[in-house]
Amino acid sequence: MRHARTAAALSALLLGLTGCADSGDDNDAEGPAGAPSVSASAPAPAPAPTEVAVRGGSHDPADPTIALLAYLPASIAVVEGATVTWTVAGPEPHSVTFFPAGQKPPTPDKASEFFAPAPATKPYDGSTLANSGLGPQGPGGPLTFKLTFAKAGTFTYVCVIHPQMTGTVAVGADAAAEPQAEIDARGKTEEGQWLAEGQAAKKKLLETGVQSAPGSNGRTAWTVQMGSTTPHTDVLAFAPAMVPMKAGDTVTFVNGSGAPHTATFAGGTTVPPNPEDPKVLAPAPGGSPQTLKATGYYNTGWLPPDAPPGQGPPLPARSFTFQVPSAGSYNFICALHVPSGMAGQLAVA
Ligand SMILES: [Cu+2]
Repeated sequence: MRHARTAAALSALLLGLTGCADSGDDNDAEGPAGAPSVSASAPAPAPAPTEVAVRGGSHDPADPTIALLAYLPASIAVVEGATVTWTVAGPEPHSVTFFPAGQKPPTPDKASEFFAPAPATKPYDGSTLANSGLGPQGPGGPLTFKLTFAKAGTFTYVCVIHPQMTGTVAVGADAAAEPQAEIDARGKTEEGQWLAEGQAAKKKLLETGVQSAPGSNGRTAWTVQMGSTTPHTDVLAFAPAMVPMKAGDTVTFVNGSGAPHTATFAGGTTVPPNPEDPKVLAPAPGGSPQTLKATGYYNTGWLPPDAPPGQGPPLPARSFTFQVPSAGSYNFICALHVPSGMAGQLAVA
């Protein structure tokens, strides 16, 4: 179809006819190659756009803990020479990263070398790295990234920290290219689907409810789940968010999701805002288990994801236990997902 359209468009050009640019509407009437059905009275189709915009990720507007891991829309088609602008509004950061042909994206735990931007120095032809870097990080407005496509082909890109988040740009000399309004409409449709997927995942996570089991010495052992992940979303929430403990009980944080998380108790100190800070990465004051006090900095460190699902590190490597000897309210956050509202409390009576 695209070759036929190219031939038709070329013929139209050669014949000096107007209307050689395709509208992008696949249903328009068209003659066989070499015989375009252009008449003097037909209105000239709109030229294929040379500037289009795509969104990178979004959040449920009613619930920032539901993050969409998708470009909206995931696939677009543009004409050669077109410029695409991606906007990542946050708060969950993403990247728009084109790896050169043959180079595999890193696993998320090795992605930090791609957190800095590496913009293209010339129109993109698939032979080099073109990378937005990771953003937005902290308050600083959205991340934007522009790339101009010089060569026909289909180019795939990824978010370096969310491997399931991929997109494609199909570049053609003809114009399967859609107008921005159609790109936006498809983005909205996909966003609606993934929001429903995320909302269902959050409901399921919360339905886990409050989990407890008899512990040693008549104490109770509580469990807190850290988020959950679906093919297009991350739920960035603790379940339960409030743990109704008694002094002497234990609580174990378990990461069964596809993203790394921490449970971090600031205890009157300051939690570094940079998730890559060694104070966030490492357990403090040491490995599991720990005895939690009301003051002082306690941190599980990055608990790794169960990724790919069911094939992550063994459960003990994704878990961390605190014993809590004294009554009080102990607030905790995930130091990676504070902007998305990932927080909870141990209410110890
Ligand atoms: Cu988190």
